[in-house]
Amino acid sequence: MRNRGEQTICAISTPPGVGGVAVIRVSGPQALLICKKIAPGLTQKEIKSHQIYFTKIKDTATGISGGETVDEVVVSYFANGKSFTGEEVVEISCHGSEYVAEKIVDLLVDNGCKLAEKGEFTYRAFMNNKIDLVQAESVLSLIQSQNQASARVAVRQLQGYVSKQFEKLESDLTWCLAHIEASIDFSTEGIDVVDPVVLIQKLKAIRVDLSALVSSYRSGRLVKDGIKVVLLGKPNVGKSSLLNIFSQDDKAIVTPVAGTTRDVIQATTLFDGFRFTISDTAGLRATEDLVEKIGVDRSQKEAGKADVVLYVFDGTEPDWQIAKTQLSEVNSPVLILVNKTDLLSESQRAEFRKKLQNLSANYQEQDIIFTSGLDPKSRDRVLTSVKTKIGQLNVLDEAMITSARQYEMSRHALEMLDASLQELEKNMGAEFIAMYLKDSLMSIQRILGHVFDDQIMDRVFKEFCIGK
Ligand SMILES: Nc1nc2c(ncn2[C@@H]2O[C@H](COP(=O)(O)OP(=O)(O)OP(=O)(O)O)[C@@H](O)[C@H]2O)c(=O)[nH]1
Ligand SMILES: [Mg+2]
Repeated sequence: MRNRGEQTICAISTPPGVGGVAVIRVSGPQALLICKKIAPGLTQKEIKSHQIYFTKIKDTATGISGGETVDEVVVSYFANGKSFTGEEVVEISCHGSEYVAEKIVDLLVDNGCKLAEKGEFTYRAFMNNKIDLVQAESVLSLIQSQNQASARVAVRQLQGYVSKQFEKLESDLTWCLAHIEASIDFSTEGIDVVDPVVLIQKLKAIRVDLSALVSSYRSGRLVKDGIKVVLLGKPNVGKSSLLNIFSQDDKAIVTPVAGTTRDVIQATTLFDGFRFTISDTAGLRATEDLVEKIGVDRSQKEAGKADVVLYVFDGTEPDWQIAKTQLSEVNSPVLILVNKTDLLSESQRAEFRKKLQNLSANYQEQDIIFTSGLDPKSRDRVLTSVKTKIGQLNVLDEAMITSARQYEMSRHALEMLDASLQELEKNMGAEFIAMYLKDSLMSIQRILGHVFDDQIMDRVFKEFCIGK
């Protein structure tokens, strides 16, 4: 991908399969020239940037005079420097047959195009300074977004909101580093270039901004990947019934037989702009049945991966001793669902709440939800409580990191910044302070792609699909 800038590339940009239209993208110095060869009608027109043209794609290899018409298409033209990739780009919208789209790509290749590699259009946009690496990653996030919140966050990243924060860090760190390096240069002449107190203040301010970005990843991950919720509890308490209600789907088998669910069953659902992945699990109990034993093992493992565990009681016959043991083995945040409440009176509910709070002081009023596996209204109450339990997921007001790469590198930058602050506060040599700061700065520059690194490029662009 790296040395192909001189070549003109093409690919189908719409998903495989049949659709109303398919779009073929062509980018590079010869984009229009090659397209004119397969759409001779374009040669008679004056082609202007950001205009569309109706024309025919012709296959001249068939022997038919003037070539056989492959399809009637609409061609959009973007001049060099005025497109997403920064190069000359032609987009051909044809009828959405897989055969037709592939035929057009074949014709483009026969006339001099190269097939694009995964993410090569976005890579070119990056290489031509149209976007930085943070924005390139946001393109992928936006394509992959499956809910309102993740799409919103990705669009904001694409618009450069997060990049601006990293650029500010880059510029502030550069200022500090420049002054420290100057003080090293002038140290023999006894000139104080920067007051250490000012420098400490400045670095601490950078630290505040950088930590905010690092901690935004927790929310970012939940927004992008969804919130993972696991239903846990004794057999027959109504976990599978609740899964079906939460996912609004008949996913899991429900029977009055204890031990019905043997494996982890997952369903996803969108609620309030967020994506929830909900796992139903085998009821927890000591058993001699080999299959069930494996199932119980899996339940516990699944609970370990949860953002929130929903521990389900059968409200009509709670087993406090077992619940206490089972709950003590859960390390994730827990909400208690008291199920089958359609069978409970008001006073029984109040008593239940009291006993639960005696069981552990951990369970506040808002952590206990009375549900019924027979009542779809339980869904809203439980999913709202899950969101509250997770805490603030503010997708509009803050710059949010959603990429693991950006998170790892920001954390490294923060560690190095802390190391330099420690050196500074201990009044150690300026060389050490500068060394750590340089490392921190490099990490920020790598995030933005301001220093070129083969491995990073591979990591970012290998996840893209062809045609993007
Ligand atoms: N009355 C009433 N019955 C319920 C409720 N929830 C579930 N049930 C019934 O309780 C029985 C067990 O429900 P399941 O959803 O299979 O329970 P489970 O916890 O998944 O059970 P295992 O898979 O064995 O662990 C079924 O007969 C359900 O119809 C509820 O809220 N009220
Ligand atoms: Mg079940």
